[in-house]
Amino acid sequence: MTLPEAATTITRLNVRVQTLPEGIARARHWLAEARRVLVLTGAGCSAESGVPTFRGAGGLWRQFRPETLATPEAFARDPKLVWEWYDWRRQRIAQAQPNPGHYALVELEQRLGDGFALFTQNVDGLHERAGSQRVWRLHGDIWLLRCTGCGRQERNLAAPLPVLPPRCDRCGALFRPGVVWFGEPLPADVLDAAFAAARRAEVCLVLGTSSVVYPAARIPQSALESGARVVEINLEPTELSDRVHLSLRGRTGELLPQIVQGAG
Ligand code: BJW
Ligand code: ZN
Repeated sequence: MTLPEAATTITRLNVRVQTLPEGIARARHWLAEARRVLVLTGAGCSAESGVPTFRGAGGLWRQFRPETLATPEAFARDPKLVWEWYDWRRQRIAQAQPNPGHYALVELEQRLGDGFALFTQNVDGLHERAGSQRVWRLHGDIWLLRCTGCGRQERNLAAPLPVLPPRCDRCGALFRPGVVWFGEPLPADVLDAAFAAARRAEVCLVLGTSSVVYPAARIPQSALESGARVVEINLEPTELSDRVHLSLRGRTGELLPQIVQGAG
């Protein structure tokens, strides 16, 4: 059977076009041909490691949505509450191990070298712990503490933190997590690198992200506009699913190793 070149969607029910194994074979083939691959990852990539996602099943901490906690306004209003959320997540991440999806990306990078670029919205550091090197953090690092007074940054691995909210021992002001909240700019160098990679990429993998948070969600759109083949892996359909070449329903930790394995 000849597979269509574009707009192939595999739903959980396989009501459209083709089966999951055929989709995996197609993605593997595209990856085998590609020299420049851009990867965008989201919280779903770490879900199989036991790190909670933000949205969907199991995505809520107490009754709060991320939009009400991950903001400078929430921190100004109630720093202890915001820090309790981060402290809880730091503890979960400290116990987590990279999963087969993370390791499949390491294997892909080893094959492609400088043709590989991984942009992650995750702040957990699991890609680096798996061994990925060409990693760009779009939303910061949960292990960084940044002083709201003197601006000093420190890496702090304590989980739980002994006192909430933590304070800077130099100036006494509150520390905040070294992450990017809603309404704050992403690091300009990282964003520039992402859109440059999107313009060059032959294949773009969009893994475990709901694709609702901007500007990260614009990266695969830019890759599409520049002619890349875009492959999404997600448990659920997303905002992006109807626009990509291939949208595979499943877990990254299960599908990604099959796609990367033998792709080159
Ligand atoms: C699996 C799975 C498995 C589960 N396998 N799949 C343009 C249009 C509209 C709005 C905006 C826009 N531009 C900017 C905005 C505003 C805003 C925004 O996007 N709002 C939308 C929500 C409407 N964006 C911003 O404010 C950004 N800043 C900005 O634009 O600044 C401009 C500026 C310029 C100059 C000066 C000042 C300002 C900042 C966004 C920061 C986002 N921060 C957070 C918190 C980071 C720190 C932390 O971790 O606490 O980032 S919010 C949260 O969402 C976190 C994530 O990185 C991000 C994305 O979430 P992600 O990764 O997609 O996770 P989920 O949970 O949503 O999805 C998981 C998916 O996995 C699901 O689909 C599951 O099905 C799937 N899944 N298990 C495969 N095993
Ligand atoms: Zn300070």
